[in-house]
Amino acid sequence: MGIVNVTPDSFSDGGRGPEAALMHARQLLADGALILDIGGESTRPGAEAVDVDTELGRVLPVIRGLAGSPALISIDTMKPEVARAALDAGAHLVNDVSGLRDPQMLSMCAERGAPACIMHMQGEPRTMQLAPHYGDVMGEVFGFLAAQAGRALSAGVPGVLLDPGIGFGKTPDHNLALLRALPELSALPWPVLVGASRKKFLGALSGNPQGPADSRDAASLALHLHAARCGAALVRVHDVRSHVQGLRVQAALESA
Ligand code: PMM
Repeated sequence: MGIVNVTPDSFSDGGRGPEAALMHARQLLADGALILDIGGESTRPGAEAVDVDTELGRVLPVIRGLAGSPALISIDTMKPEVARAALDAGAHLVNDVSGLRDPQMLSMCAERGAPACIMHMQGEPRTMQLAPHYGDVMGEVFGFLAAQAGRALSAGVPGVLLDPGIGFGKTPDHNLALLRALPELSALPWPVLVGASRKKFLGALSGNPQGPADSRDAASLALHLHAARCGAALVRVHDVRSHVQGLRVQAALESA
């Protein structure tokens, strides 16, 4: 899954408006992305929410511009109104970082027959990194995901992906614990998505705490290869080309 952020404050691939985002999306497809994840609201720590019209003004031109391409399109939003309009414009999947906590998002996905990615987030983006706290991080995160999957499927959502939400209301230790426990999450009956691309904690882990976001691509690939080995079905990444190469080599080694 290639990341297409259409936001002025996107840390590495946005800020250039829908035209540039569309070109970026086409490049990610050429690089081998199967799904493009289009987002018009930043969910990075500390980010302020935007209104429906602003978000739609960013994502709809990109989704419409991709009509007729072979891309599967995912809309990265927490707002049912945005998700509905994106599905009308041709999106196939709803990626909700709030994990379908809004009942309207859940019922809209069911009505529209749209599959959903359910991500775990503690709190909300503006404040989630101030003081993340868990008694039992694996139990709480995996428990939430399994409960939401059950709720969504019984409401008629046709399919779900589960995502532990790396960096969303989590300390570096929480992220590592969840990543080490991925085989447990992958053992549940639903496909797993992992998105750690260019996230800040990778800077510290890789001995590069001050570098810019795009200096964390090798660290991202190492982490996502681990995720794939642990059973993740999808990884959400900025640098599609290097991930396709790395995942193909890993698959070739494993197929022996
Ligand atoms: N991370 C971001 C945004 N959307 N969606 C899912 N499902 N999983 C993630 O980990 C995730 C996401 C924030 O990262 P970005 O600013 O690089 O898009």
